[in-house]
Amino acid sequence: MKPDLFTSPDYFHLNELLTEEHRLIRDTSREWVKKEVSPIIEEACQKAKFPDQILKGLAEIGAFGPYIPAEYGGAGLDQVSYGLIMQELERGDSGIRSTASVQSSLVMYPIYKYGNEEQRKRFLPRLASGELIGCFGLTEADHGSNPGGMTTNFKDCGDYFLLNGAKLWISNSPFADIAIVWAKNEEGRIKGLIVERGMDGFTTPETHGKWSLRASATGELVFDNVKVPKQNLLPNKDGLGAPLGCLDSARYGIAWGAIGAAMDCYDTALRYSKERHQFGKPIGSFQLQQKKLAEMITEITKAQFLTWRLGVLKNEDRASTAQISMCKRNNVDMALKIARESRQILGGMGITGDYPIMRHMMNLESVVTYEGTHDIHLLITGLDITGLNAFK
Ligand code: TGC
Ligand code: FAD
Repeated sequence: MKPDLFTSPDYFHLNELLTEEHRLIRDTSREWVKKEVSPIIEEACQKAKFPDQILKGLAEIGAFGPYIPAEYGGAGLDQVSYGLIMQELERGDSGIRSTASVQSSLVMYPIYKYGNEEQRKRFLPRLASGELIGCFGLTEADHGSNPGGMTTNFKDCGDYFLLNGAKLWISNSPFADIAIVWAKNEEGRIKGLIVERGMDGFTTPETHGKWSLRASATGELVFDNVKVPKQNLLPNKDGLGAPLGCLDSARYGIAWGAIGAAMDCYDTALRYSKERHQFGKPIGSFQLQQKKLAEMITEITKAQFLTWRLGVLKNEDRASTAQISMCKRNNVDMALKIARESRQILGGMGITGDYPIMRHMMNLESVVTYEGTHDIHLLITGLDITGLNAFK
């Protein structure tokens, strides 16, 4: 891949609305991505191999549990800071952001929110430092958009819970040390369990052949009569609302992340349009190319403000599930469209690994599907504004 010359677009001076701490955090993450991610990411994707050498650095920049309090090893930052870190990571690659958002919002968050003090102390500091890596098992082969239909289940056997079932499409599962697993008890109530690698009957086969998120490892979680110690049950919340609460936090991070991918595509295409000559002129001088670029910066700018505002609401604990859905859906769709248009501006070069655009485009095909598909988020907005539930 060519050297990383990324310059962040900021057409309406959003920078001025950030605090000094926000800017410092963003710039630190950006520099880290330039130094540690950009030089290795293309090869990792080509080889479909998760670059595990970056885990330590991710922990060092505070990407594991940015908003988890410092007493549990987190960085104790606000939600805008969390978002900015996700933006910069996804500017590098959606798979890198995935690893960080799963660890923070889908593993550390439920332990922090729904776990007891013993569980928080036992797991959170080691997750924050990257000593432990986690994954989140909600989706099943027959229950993706409708996780409430899950069949993975556990029985109370006195000294332990006996867990059976399987989860599919689980980010980080092939190497995760622990899994937050959502399963039904004998009354059919959904509960969260912390399942640890090494427990008898627990396996994590890798899913191969992905054309998207190739630098992120994806796999299954299979439970064949796994004896889970009772102290590994998350006691403080149950029902589908428990995993959905985690998704609110992760979807929020994705909303920021998608802006990062869009900015990288736009920045690459803008630079290329000024350097590449056809018909004796830079292609950026043609009106058709300018239209594409002008529309891209307009959409990025709108997304930046929507998302920053969402961050402010989240800091005040006022961001609703429906607002987060709208923002995730809008931004991922925006980023996908920008990736496709940018790819065209680069002509044939756009399909090569010399530039990041095709990789972002393929990654975003997963991002538009996971954490609630494009359609599901539209229906969440529909329910919110009409009061009529399309899912029931
Ligand atoms: P519904 O009846 O609406 O709700 C069930 C219960 O949950 C409550 N609730 C929430 N609670 C907290 N936070 C939220 N955001 C909540 N949304 C709903 C709700 O009040 C109710 O509570 P109660 O007490 O009445 O039981 O549920 P439904 O079955 O109709 O489903 C609604 C729907 C379709 C919106 C939901 O199931 C959904 O969001 N589906 C999409 C599934 C999804 O997003 N899966 C993501 C899997 S994880 C993943 O993709 C990780 S990728 C990570 C990476 O690599 O970056
Ligand atoms: P389906 O639910 O079968 O949907 C198929 C199509 O039907 C979609 O277009 C959908 O929008 C549409 N559809 C479904 N229901 C409706 C409806 N009511 N109205 C209109 N249209 C509808 N899950 C985890 O639990 N943990 C993870 O870490 C994780 N990581 C992932 C990583 C990757 C790379 C991918 C691709 C997925 C991951 N997922 C994870 C799973 C992801 O959340 C699901 O793929 C997603 O929720 C959609 O489920 P599905 O694939 O079963 O599609």
